[in-house]
Amino acid sequence: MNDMKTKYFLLSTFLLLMVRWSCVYGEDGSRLWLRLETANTATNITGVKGMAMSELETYWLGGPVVLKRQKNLPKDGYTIKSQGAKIVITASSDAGMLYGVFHLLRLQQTGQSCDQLDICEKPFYDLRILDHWDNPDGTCERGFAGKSIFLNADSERMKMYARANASVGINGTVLNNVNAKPEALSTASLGKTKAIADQLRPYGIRVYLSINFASPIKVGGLTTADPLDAKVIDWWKEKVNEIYRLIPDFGGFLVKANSEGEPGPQDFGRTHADGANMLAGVLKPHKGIVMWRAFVYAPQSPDRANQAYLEFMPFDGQFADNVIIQIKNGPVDFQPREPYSPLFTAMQKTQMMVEFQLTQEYLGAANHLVYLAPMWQEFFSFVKPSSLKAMAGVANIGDDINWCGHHFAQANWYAFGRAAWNPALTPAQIADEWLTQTFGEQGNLSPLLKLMLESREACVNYMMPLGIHHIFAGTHHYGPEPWYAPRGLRADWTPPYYHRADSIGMGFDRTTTGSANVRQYPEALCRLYNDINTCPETLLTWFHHVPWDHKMKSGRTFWDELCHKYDEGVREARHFLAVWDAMQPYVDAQRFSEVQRKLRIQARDSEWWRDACLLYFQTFSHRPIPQDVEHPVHNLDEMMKFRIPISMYENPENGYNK
Ligand code: GCW
Repeated sequence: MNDMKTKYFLLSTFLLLMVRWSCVYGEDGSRLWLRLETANTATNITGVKGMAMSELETYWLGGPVVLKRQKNLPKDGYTIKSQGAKIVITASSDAGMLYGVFHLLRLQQTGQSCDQLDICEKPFYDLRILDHWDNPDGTCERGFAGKSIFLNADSERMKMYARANASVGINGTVLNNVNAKPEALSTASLGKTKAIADQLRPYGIRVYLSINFASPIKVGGLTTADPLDAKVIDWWKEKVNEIYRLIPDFGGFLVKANSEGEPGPQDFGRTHADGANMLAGVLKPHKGIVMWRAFVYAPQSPDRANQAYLEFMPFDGQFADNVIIQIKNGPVDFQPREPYSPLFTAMQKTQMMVEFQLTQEYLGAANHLVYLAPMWQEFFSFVKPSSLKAMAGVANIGDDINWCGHHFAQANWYAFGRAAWNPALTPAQIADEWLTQTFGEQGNLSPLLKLMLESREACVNYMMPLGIHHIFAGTHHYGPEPWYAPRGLRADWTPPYYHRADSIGMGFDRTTTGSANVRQYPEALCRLYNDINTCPETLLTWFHHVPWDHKMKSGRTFWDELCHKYDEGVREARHFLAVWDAMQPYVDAQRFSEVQRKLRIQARDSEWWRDACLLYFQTFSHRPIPQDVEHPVHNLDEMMKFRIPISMYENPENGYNK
């Protein structure tokens, strides 16, 4: 080889190695929190136990590990014990073994000692379920991380999805949107569902489907979907048999009925209980369940927050034992802050599950860093975890290379699984685990931990402090449009319905002399919330129409406090950017710049929120913005004209860019 050729050879070998290196080790977020290097290649994998063995063989770097079965352990639970040089993982089921293995690998990855292990774990909830809002055309409703991962379910991607879920104990997934297309039950579509179920089964994950209540008409060609009609019941029986022939461990149905235009039993003069129990009856012989959503509201209701309680309380105790009522954490809709939904403490004889939303429909989509575990912890401080049967989370996953659109949004997926496994884990414990696994142990990650823990409150501050809610843009729910009220649109789809700003003050009067929503809460809370002087200020305008000059605990007037809160939110968002910038030496270049770009959007958006809200509410309060807060830098008329041309299936690329 002459010199030139040698140089060319060396250069191309070097480039090839670089390309290979960046493919394998590219820090694009695709490896999620599962970032252990492959130690060996595993072979002969079958079933869940096979997966447990394969994970060990592939990633475990320590001494011998024995997997043992023992009958009397709780379902999905496990023990991990050191016995001399060996580690023994014992479980009553294969899934328990898999979870035990992931626990051990987590210890390895977070650099904890694996000597003298004596661990005993069991999941708090049997059902730990992700709800995908994925449509057959591949769009994801309120999905901000690209298209559905199930559309062209690539086997490597599905494997990673399954591993990630299993690593945090998620054991169920609803594959399609609750606004379900009837075709979800067509024979062709069920074939695809089966293929996905087959890919997820080895990781202990069952699949579920959202169904359209009118399927007997739309798919079956019947003239009715009346749940008490014999032909309708037979159609469902046949359909369910068909599903179980394909997917013997199919989990069951999720149903959004008589809500936001979806069909339901009320269309046929029947009740939620009639509808849910009919489906429960046909699923029962197969051990399937029905998750029936309580997300209902109607335009004629004087208070949307009252409605789920009014519609569901009359049926408390009337649902079959394989029906679980799935209730959003708050009574309105996944807002940055809501009180808990009063149904949770009111229903005493009904199985319930909570639905959290991981996809940040109302919390800055995939642009804002908002760690949600503190919000769930707040919920669980009012609703006893033991009063619930299960936990569901609306998935924030798409086909973006980093899965969730924002590297830190992965933490919400991770946290959901961990919290469903053990709701007593603190947000800090979970964030700490996630950070160490995701960003490694280099450098001091504690500023990031602090940032994550503060992020939800910061978002509340710059978007909707002091109990304000639902003042989002009409179509995409990303930015502020407290003024949005097109003529003729139903009032409960417009922000003024919620904020009720006028010359006296702002807020929704839900006291006993207002919509009486407070009465849906237990006595002590009812009293607390009903009195403007005892109501927590974090929920003040949720429950009260608060006069602009109302004296707050800080000594400020309500108006001045509002200005301070918005300003505090902006300062926090800017601070997050500074914290991140200081992490540059410890984070790989790609993730560093991608997160930095998002934090810049978040900081700019926080100003947009503050300016839009303060300038708009000022047209009612007629009070000056206090001297000691930063004054708006945008003009109200320009913000009112600003539009983000996206559908409800997209992430706004740049946020506010004027
Ligand atoms: O939050 C609202 C969303 C809808 C969603 C609905 C629901 C799936 O804006 O996009 O529809 O809630 O939870 O059913």
